[in-house]
Amino acid sequence: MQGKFITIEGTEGVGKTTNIAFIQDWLSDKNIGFLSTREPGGTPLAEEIRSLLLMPRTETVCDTTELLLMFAGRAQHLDKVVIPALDAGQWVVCDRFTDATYAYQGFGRGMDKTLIAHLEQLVQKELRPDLTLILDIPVEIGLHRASKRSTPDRFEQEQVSFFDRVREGYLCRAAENLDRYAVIDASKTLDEVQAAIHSALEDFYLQSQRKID
Ligand code: T5A
Repeated sequence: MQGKFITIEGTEGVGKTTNIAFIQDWLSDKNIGFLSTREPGGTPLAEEIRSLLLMPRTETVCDTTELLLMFAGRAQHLDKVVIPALDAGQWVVCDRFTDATYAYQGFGRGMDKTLIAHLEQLVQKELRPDLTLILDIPVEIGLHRASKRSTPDRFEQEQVSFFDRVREGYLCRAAENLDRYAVIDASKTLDEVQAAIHSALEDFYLQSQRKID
């Protein structure tokens, strides 16, 4: 049986990395075999593409280059890691996926959503996440949390208005497809955020079990 594909999304510093550890514990408690990965990245080649994308540089990266690099890394990641794991029945937990492309390149950069949809179809065929958790937080709080940790990457150097558009992008996508998305208020305490994630995972798990029965 195919594994389930769970993605976790949000603007900068929303707590994706922190909460993926919580999701891993939940999967272990349920005795579900899983693989945890991230985008951009997830294979040696895709990690090299990630470095190219995140490294601050003096040369301006044109929007089309950025978009194609995202999908180039994704094609490699899907072929080598995600699809083989799902086919083997493992669940895959991925830190960001194509919703990030719609949010950052589509809403943030203003790129054509139809073009993104074409590339999505080309690279993913029918594959879409089964569940997407969107950690939602006012942009300034997320940037403040992220700033405590590391020097800003190329995206983190963007203006707040860019991330406001990205956040709006995530919320728009969630509003269009309530079945697949769970929007979590990530401005709350970690315990409260994890209680909300736990509830979304349990709902999803119950629905999956009902489909099997
Ligand atoms: N990108 C990606 C695109 O533009 N298009 C695409 O298609 C894709 C796939 C890299 C960049 O790539 C772009 C988007 C990104 O800019 P990334 O490294 O995954 O992606 O993104 P970041 O958002 O930079 O990831 P971070 O690792 O910075 O943030 P996290 O993982 O969301 O946050 P985390 O868990 O490290 O938490 C940040 C801090 O907050 C604290 C944590 O302890 C930590 O110190 N924290 C909380 N504090 C208080 N209360 C809570 N509830 C907290 N939760 C966490």
